Amino acid sequence: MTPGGAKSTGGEGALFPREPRAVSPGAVHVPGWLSTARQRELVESCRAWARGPVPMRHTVLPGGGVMSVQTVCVGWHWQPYRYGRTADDVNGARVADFPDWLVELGRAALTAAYGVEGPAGSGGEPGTYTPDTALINFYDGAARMGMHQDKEERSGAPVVSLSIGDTCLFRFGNAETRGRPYTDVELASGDLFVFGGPARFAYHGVPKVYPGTADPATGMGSGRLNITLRETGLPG
Ligand SMILES: O=C(O)CCC(=O)C(=O)O
Repeated sequence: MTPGGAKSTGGEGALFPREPRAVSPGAVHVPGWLSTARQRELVESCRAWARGPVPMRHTVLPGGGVMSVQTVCVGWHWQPYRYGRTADDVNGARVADFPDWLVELGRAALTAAYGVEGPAGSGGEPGTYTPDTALINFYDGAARMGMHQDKEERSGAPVVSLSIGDTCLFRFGNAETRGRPYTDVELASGDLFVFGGPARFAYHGVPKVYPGTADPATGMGSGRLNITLRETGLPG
């Protein structure tokens, strides 16, 4: 159920399909983009990555705080606040390779959000977009993510965000401050959100997840998975 008590209207079989919408220039929400079958495949892949070679874990922040989401990375390992090939803050292992099919998924996502051309000069053209890292976050009912910018990448190419499982409240703001103006968007299972061009370095966060809204047919009985695809801009 959504906060208003109504069943979420997104995804396959929605009574009133939600339409793609530009939240701000360069930031596009495409509801119900992933089929249930594709979500199920992604959930299976995420389960495999969560087992290793680097296990999914709560990231520890430099001040000693612990993130409430659990994370595992593919391609490059993110730790606050840099990327490396090995998970030096977890078990020292090299992260799983980034598969070609995720590059293809990223390109298809940009086409769905922007059409054949991305925001001018942003590296968001679907034909050349080459994400090389995926951050996979798992939210149980209590997990949140504070407002932050994705800025460890040395590339201005768009971030592709895929949601599976419980619906969440996603807050998408501006590039200057953590505060207003921002737009609150409900991201349901199967939704795509892309932010590139002028929106690439906007603050964003997840203040709330709505437990019990996941469709078990996706393979997620409870909780929320978020997969972000990014170009690190790092060599090799
Ligand atoms: O879970 C989400 O939708 C956002 C994830 C996010 O902001 C991040 O991984 O940097």
